[in-house]
Amino acid sequence: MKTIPQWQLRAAFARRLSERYGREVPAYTTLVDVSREVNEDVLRRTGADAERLGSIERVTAERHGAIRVGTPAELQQVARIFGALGMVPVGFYDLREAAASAVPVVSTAFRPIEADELARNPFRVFTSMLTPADPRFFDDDLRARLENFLGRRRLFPPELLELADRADRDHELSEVDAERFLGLAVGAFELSAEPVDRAWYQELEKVSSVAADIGGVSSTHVNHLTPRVLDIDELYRRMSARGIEMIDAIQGPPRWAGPDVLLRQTSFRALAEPRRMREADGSVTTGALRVRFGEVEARGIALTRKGRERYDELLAETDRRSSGHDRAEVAKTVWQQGFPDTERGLIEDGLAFFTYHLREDRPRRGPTSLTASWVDARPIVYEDFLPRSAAGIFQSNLSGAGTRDNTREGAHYDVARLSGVLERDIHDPYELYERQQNATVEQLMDERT
Ligand code: OOG
Ligand code: NI
Repeated sequence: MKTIPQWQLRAAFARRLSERYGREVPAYTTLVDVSREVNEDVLRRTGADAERLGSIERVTAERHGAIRVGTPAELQQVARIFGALGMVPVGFYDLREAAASAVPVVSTAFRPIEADELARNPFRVFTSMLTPADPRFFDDDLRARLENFLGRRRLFPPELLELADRADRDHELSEVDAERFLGLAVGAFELSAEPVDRAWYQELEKVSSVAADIGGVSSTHVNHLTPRVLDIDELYRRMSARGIEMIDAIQGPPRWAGPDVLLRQTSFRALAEPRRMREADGSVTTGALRVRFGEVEARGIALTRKGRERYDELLAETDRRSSGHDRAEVAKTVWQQGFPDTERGLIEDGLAFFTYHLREDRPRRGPTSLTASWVDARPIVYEDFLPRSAAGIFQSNLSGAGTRDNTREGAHYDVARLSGVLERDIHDPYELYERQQNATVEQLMDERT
């Protein structure tokens, strides 16, 4: 009997979601087309350099998505579904603190963690869970009604979860089960046709449009899918030229002459989509909600903790110097002064992760160092997210800032609590990169002795 391994389930899931999203959000199709064009141009212009951070096949198929759920039980089910696809939780993001607007969620990202799995298909999903227990956003009465509403809904059919557990356990599914699993899984993340209770939605929206998007409806949905592009500035220009209004900035490090690090992202607001609404008198009408958007990203080299601290300092320095000036220009200057402009500089200062390999032409004996000419250093791609950029993306797509009462103490969430909810370890991204790097360093040292 033919079976489908996990990585093929993951690739098929990403492809089907993408096809579905493109049919429903036409600007997304434009984004994917323009990304492909830009990537082909970069490949033509720069040859092998274009593939330094991943093969063109990987980059072309690469997507991340984002979903939001309401309760620990829902998050736990999401972990089972992504577990089936070989995706595990990595990193903890507290967007309540990162955002100026009301974004009452904590998040993790589900993704593959082994280098060969990432090379096959790196699909990742940024996943946020609502925090109704945070009194800065929800008073006792609203919290009780919200938790009651969330407790009654069912996001995922039992059959989907059973198939997910089977795939997680066996690392594969039969062809028939795979088809069934993929159909149910894609369906579970679609926008629902179920009428939205207008009064309830609006009540939550006053607090936070993210809260309304999560707790005002009876299902979850993918709120954006993000292709990867090799030149995000060029993409930004081409999208704007096609009349698609992008947010006013590219989030993350600036465009500059040095190596690309971490992640640069930008997005556009999707149009309002018609939705069925249930009115106070019980009648069903047609309204509109703007809950889906588009985003695109360029990925760079993963930074060490030290590199990340440097990045955060440069960002803060840019903020300080920016008022009244062009932020992108200021950022470029700040980076030129504060960040190595070559990969070798990054290695010497211990700021970024690489894998290290001996070249053919190495001398037979003698000590080696990671910057020796016979050592080939290959950058490790940043596979994760940035809380400040995520908050920026959230914010630029909200309908209003919402409200928060900062005189109250926030509910405490951390990685340990979220991992308890998930009943799984949440991987530390730094440890994953370091493990990958160190394995090659050890091998290199072995080969030299
Ligand atoms: C998630 C926003 C975070 C990113 O790329 O940083 C994100 C959301 O809007 O639910 O996807
Ligand atoms: Ni995103």
